[in-house]
Amino acid sequence: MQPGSDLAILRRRIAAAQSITVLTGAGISADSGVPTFRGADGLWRNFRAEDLATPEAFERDPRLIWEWYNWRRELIATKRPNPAHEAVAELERRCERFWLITQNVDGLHRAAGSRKLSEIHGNIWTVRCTGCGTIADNHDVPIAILPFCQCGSLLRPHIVWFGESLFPDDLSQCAAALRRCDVLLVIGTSGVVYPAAGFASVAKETGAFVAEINLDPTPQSSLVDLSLQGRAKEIVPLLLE
Ligand code: BV8
Ligand code: ZN
Repeated sequence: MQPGSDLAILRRRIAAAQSITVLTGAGISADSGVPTFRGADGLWRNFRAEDLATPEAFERDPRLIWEWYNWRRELIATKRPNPAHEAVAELERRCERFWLITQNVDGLHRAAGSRKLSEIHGNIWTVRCTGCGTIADNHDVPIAILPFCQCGSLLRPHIVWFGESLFPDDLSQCAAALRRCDVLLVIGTSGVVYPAAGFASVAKETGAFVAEINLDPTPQSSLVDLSLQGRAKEIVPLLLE
């Protein structure tokens, strides 16, 4: 590989970094067979995520929304982390000051061994009571189409829907991880959903070297320092050699 190639440049930056932050989206799980949101496989019964992942949609028809999550839980339950998830977990082990920010709710980063992470849009294996607010893990597959809490209220996915604010702890952890990193890797996200879509520019403003790994260009491509085009499961492991 020529010394000046983008891959060689990024490898050197990662090897020299004191602090690394990684931001991932659905594209890192695509290689595990989990459908992305805005790709060809992104629809369910012709609904888009933006139509279903809202408090209004749940209010209007909780059964339909639980059917959607049930379909995803049953699908995700059969999927395993891929080499890109594993490489991100390895990067955490190698770099003392490391943080992973994931928009994914599939739990595959944790399954791959990642521990220093914020699941900023929540987790599909966690439920929250709409009455008493209790948050609990729930791995029932399939989950009852209308699951209820002991207190009698309806349970909802503990997931951040459109129009809902992210969890305050996550936001402060993300702000710290973006401010202090020497390198930010942005892997497999279309960069259209805020506030995550703004994270690359936050890191850039505070002096980080920002690299994007994606099949296609995204709205952030113009502001990153380096873009590697291709499949995450092929590219991300190469960054560790
Ligand atoms: C907030 C949970 C403050 C659901 C998700 C108007 C009204 C109301 C709100 C807004 C508005 N305008 C803007 C907003 C803010 C809104 C927003 O950004 N909307 C967008 C659509 C414009 N954001 C919010 O509401 C957020 N909250 O801002 O709070 C607030 C409060 C009130 C009012 C306003 C603001 C909450 C956002 C969280 C929404 N929840 N998920 C669920 O998962 O069940 S978002 C959903 O999209 C997923 O979490 C997903 O992770 C996320 C982003 O998608 P991506 O991960 O990027 O996936 P995508 O399919 O898009 O792209 C895949 C990428 O991978 C592609 O680039 C592809 O090329 C690439 N790829 C594919 N295969 C591979 C690959 N790359 C590498 N290798 C491969 N093999
Ligand atoms: Zn309850």
